[in-house]
Amino acid sequence: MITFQKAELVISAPSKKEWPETLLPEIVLAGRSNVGKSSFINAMVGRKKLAYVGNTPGKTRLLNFFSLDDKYMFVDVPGYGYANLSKQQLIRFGEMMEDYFSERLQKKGLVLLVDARHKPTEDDKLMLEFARYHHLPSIIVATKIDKVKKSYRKKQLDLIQSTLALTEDEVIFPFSATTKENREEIWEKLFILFDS
Ligand SMILES: Nc1nc2c(ncn2[C@@H]2O[C@H](COP(=O)(O)OP(=O)(O)O)[C@@H](O)[C@H]2O)c(=O)[nH]1
Ligand SMILES: [Mg+2]
Repeated sequence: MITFQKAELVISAPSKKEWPETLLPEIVLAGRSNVGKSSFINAMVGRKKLAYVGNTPGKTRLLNFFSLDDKYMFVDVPGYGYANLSKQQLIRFGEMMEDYFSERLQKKGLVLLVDARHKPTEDDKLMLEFARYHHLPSIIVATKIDKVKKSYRKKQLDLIQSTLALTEDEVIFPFSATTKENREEIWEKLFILFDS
């Protein structure tokens, strides 16, 4: 099993001025609020409270940089899809992502998290388009798969695949923070991206 000696929050960066001056390869994690992103990070890294589960909208307008064994970096994007964001907040989010995707040279990939029970939204499509536009490879993690009946699995994964119009390279991994299903398989793919 993959484990880490050291996993820590380097900085919660409100803007690019605060991005850490490291050269570690980075993987970006994005998804709608409540998709299970914090739970995913914690389960993958094997820490209970590295990424705080259940944080509120006001506290998540920041890019969180997590270093793993001083070798890799996860970049946790604020959860999107809150109904009550102002136009100004939406613009700021777009600018933050555009800054990151266009300027951060050590970016290696995007993990787009979607809820296995739901059809991906326009926001999800937009995030994937952002990555494609910047030639950043993506994988899709379908979270909370433990909540999907076995007999519905294929249907749900097909729905995600077709809604996002995934290419052959954009693999979907069903995942559960509860059962840790596919944790090692996802790590295998992440290491390939980190080391690319
Ligand atoms: N059953 C189940 N619940 C999950 C899973 N991942 C997250 N959750 C729950 O979904 C809610 C939101 O999770 P969180 O990680 O805070 O989502 P975030 O807003 O994307 O960071 C919490 O109540 C979690 O316990 C999962 O894989 N299975
Ligand atoms: Mg969270």
